[in-house]
Amino acid sequence: MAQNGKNGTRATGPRCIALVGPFQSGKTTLMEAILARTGAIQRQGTVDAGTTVGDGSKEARHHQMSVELSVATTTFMGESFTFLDCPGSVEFTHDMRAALPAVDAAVVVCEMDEKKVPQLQLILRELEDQKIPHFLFVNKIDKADSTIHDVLKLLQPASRLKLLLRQIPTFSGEIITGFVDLALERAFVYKEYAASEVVPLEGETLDREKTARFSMLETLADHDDELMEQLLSDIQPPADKVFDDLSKEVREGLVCPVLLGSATRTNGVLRLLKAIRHEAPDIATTAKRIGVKAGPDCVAYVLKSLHTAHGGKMSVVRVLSGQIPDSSTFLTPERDAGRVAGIFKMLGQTTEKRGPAAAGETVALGKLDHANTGDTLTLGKQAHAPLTKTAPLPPVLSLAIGAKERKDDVKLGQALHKLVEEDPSLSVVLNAEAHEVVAWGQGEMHLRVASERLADRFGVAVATRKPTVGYRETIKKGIVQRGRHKKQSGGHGQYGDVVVDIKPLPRGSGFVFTEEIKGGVVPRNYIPSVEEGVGDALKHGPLGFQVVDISVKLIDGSYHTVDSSDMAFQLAGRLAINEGLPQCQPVLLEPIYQVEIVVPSEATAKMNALMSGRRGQILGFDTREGWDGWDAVRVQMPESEIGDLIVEVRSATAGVGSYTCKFDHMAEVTGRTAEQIVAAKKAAAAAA
Ligand SMILES: Nc1nc2c(ncn2[C@@H]2O[C@H](COP(=O)(O)OP(=O)(O)OP(=O)(O)O)[C@@H](O)[C@H]2O)c(=O)[nH]1
Ligand SMILES: [Mg+2]
Repeated sequence: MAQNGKNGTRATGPRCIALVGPFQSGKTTLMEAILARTGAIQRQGTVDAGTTVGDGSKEARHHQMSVELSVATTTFMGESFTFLDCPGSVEFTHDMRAALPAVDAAVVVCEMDEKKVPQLQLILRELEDQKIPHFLFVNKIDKADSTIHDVLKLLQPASRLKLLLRQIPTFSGEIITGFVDLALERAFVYKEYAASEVVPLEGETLDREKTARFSMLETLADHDDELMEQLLSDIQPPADKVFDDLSKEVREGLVCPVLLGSATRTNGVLRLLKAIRHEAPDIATTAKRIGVKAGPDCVAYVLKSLHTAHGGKMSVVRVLSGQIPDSSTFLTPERDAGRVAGIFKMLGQTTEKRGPAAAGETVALGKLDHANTGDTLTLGKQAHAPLTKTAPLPPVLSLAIGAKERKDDVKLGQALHKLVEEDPSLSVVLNAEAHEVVAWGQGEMHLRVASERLADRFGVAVATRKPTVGYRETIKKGIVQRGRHKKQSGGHGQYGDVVVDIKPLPRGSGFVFTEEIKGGVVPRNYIPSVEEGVGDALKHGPLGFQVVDISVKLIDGSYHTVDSSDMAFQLAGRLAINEGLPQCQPVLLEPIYQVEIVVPSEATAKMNALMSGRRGQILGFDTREGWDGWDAVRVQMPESEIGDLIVEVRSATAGVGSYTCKFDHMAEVTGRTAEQIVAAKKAAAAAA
C-alpha cells in the first residue's frame, strides 16, 4: 500500500527491520534508543549496565555481546515496527542470516573504523545477494573526528550498491554537534536523549550542503533521466520528486542511503526512523521478493525458534499474507507444524499475549512443536511451496562435551537437541569409537555459550575437552607368527594353537582375515574364534591404536580333542597378534584433511606462514569463485592441526576468513610428533 505523505509516496503497514552490522557497532544500543524514542520503554538502558531490552539472556548479559536474535515491537507515528537486533559476532551470524528473508529492510550499523570494514563487506554482501533494501547508520558519531568527511571513501569499497550520503555532520570546533539532512535541506543540532533541534542552514555549512546535496542528487539521477536533465539544466527538482526517487531507489535496491548518529545519545535516531518509515517497502513487496504466491491462505515465515526454560517452544514468525487467529493449525510443505497456543508481542525477553496477527506483523507463536526456523507455514489445507531457507554455515570448531554427572547423560542429549533446533549452526556428532559427543560450532565463544546455555537453561553442567583425533596404526613389514594358548593345570585344560601370516596392505584396506587350513589342523568351527581373537587384538596395537591396513592369514595350527574351545582359539589368535606385531615395524597413522581456506587476498600470504607451523601442505591458490578480491587456498593438513585453525585464520583476516574441510586419507607420522602422540595415548590409558 502506498500513501502520499508530505514528502512523497511511502509504504504503510507493519514493518520488520533487521539491525545488523559488524561486531560491537552498537546495534543493541540502537534498538534500545529506538524503543526509548518511540515510547516502548520509559528509560533507555545501556549494554554496559546490562539494562537493555535486547541481549536479555543471561549469556548475552554476561559477555556483553549479542549471542542471539532479540526481537522488539514498537509503534512509531501510529504504525507498528518490529526490530530484529542481530548479533554482530561472526560466530553468531546464523540468527541474522536465518531471519533476513522475512525483513522489509535492514539498518546496517557501522563505525568509522577501518578494521571493521571487511566484516561490513561480508554483511552487505548478504543483503545485496538477498536483494534486501538497506540503510547504513554510521554510529558512535559522538566519538568521530574529522575523518568523518571521508565516510564514503572508507565505506564505499565494502558496498556493491552505490552509497548515498543523506546527511553531513556539522561541527563546533572538533566536536560533531549536529547534521544537515540533504533531502530535507535542513540543519539540526543534536540534543541528548531528545529530538534534534532545527537551526538555520547558513554560511559555510550551506556551501558544504550545496555540494553534498548535488552529489546525492547525481547518485539518484543515475536511475532517473528526468532528474538528470533537471540537474544538467540547473533546475531545482521539486522536494517530492527527491523523496520519491529516494524511496523508489532504496526499495528497488539501487542505492544505499548513509545516515549518521549516536545510539548512546539517541542522536540521529528519529531521522533514521523517518527514513525507514518513508523508504522501507511494505509487506506486499517483501512477500513478492521472497516468492509468496497470491492466494486466500495465510502464509507466515519462521525467522527464529526458541525453547524457553519454562514456556516451551516459541516460533517467531513474520505474517506474509492473511491473518493468524489464535489456535490456528499450520502446515509446512513437509508436515503438520502444530496448533498455535498463544500469539505474543515481543519486547526482548518480555512477551505479551495479544489477539490475531495481521499481514506484516512479527509475533511469537506458542507451541508450534513441529515448526523450524526457515519453515514456510500455511493456514488451510494446501501448503505453500517452501520459501528460501538459509542453510547454516559449515562449522569450524569442535569440542567433546559430556555431562559432569552420569545421571545427566539423557538430559544432555535432549538439551543439545533443543539447542541445535534453535541454532542449526551448532551441530552434534556422536563419535562411537571414542565414546564421545562432539559439538561442532562457529568458534570458541559459540561453543562456550552453548555450554553455558546447557547449564543455565537446561540445568546440565558439562565438561568439555579437545575431541579425540582418529589415529590408527599399521605395520610396514610382515611376519609369520605362532600363537599358542595352553593351560593344563587341574581339571579341564585349555588348548589353542595357531600360525598366522601377517602382512601389510595398502592404505585404506582395513583389516582382512583369510585362512588356508589344510587337513583340519584347526577345526572349521574354531576358525571364527581365531578371527575374533585377532580382531580383538588389533583394536589396540603396540602403539595403543587400532591397527588397520593389515591382512592376517591363518595358515597352520593344532588342537586338542578335549581341551580346545572357542575361548582357547580366541586367545591363541590374540597372542599371535600381540607377539607378532611389535616385530612388524608398527607405524602411526593420522587423518589428513583436505582444507579450503577462504580469505581476502591481502591475507593469502599469511596463510602460507600459518601452514608451515601446522604441518600443512599447500596444494594451490585460486581466486574464490564469485568473490572479488578473495582467494581460496587449498591445503592438506593433519586433523590434529586443524583444531583451532579458525582462531588464527580469523585473527589474520579481521574476522572474515573461514575454511571448510573433509577427510582425505590416512598418512604415516614419524619422529617426535609420533612419539608425543603415542606417549599421550599411553598416559591417557594409564590414567583411565
Ligand atoms: N561512544 C559510543 N559508544 C556506543 C554507541 N553505541 C554503542 N556504543 C558502545 O559500543 C559497545 C557495543 O554496543 P552494543 O550495542 O552492544 O553493540 P552491538 O552492535 O549490539 O554488539 P554485538 O551485538 O555484540 O555485535 C557498548 O559498549 C556501547 O555502549 C555510540 O553511539 N557511541
Ligand atoms: Mg548486540
